[in-house]
Amino acid sequence: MTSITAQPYEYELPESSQLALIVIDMQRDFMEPGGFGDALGNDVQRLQAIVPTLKQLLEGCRALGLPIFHTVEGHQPDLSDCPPAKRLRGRGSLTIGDQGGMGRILILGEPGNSIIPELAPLPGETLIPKPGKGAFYNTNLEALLKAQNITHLLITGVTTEVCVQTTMREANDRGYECLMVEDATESYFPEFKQATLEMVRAQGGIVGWTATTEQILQGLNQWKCPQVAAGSPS
Ligand code: C5J
Repeated sequence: MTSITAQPYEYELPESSQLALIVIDMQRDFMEPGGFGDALGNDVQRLQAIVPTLKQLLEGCRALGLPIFHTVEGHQPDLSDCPPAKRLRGRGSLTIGDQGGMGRILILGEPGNSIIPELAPLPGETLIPKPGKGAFYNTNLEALLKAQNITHLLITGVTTEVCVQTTMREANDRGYECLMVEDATESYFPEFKQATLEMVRAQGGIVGWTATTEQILQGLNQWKCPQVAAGSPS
């Protein structure tokens, strides 16, 4: 059994099922001026700090041929999948569907909705558009994970206490073994990130584990990866 050094204790890698990387909402809407994060009054520059580490993890997972799922938070142009309560909340200078500096805010297909170029999905990786904060709500993510016998998830992206934590809790309730990557997730609020990491791994790992990218890559390098052994596509 190979494991990753993690908190609150070792994260055991699967022997016969699959591990996947989930990258949550690394889209311009949250990362760049003129998008949703900016309209809500946040310092979007803060989120840039994780881009190099997340890229390193992404490349490590690609090299092992692990399944990779990217999400974007976004809505249909007619907002039919956006509850009025979500649209009206926040009361920033602009809201969902308004014209912003990168097209309409949080609308699928608009320039602001695309993933930042450094982390853009490669062919063969899955893009999941999601209307909610959690990646399981009104998406086909769970069906895709089941179809590939995936039981273990590395969870990354932005923002830690909103879409990343919501997704991890949804996944935990569905029985997935979830590890949140400490230096591959970020928040506009450092104290919220810290609190999220602590609450995830509290009470014996009530929601899952946390570890750094270095710890994960070390563990993965020693792992007899079933995906690769089975000759799965990279
Ligand atoms: C937010 C997200 N913060 N991706 N979305 O509204 O965390």
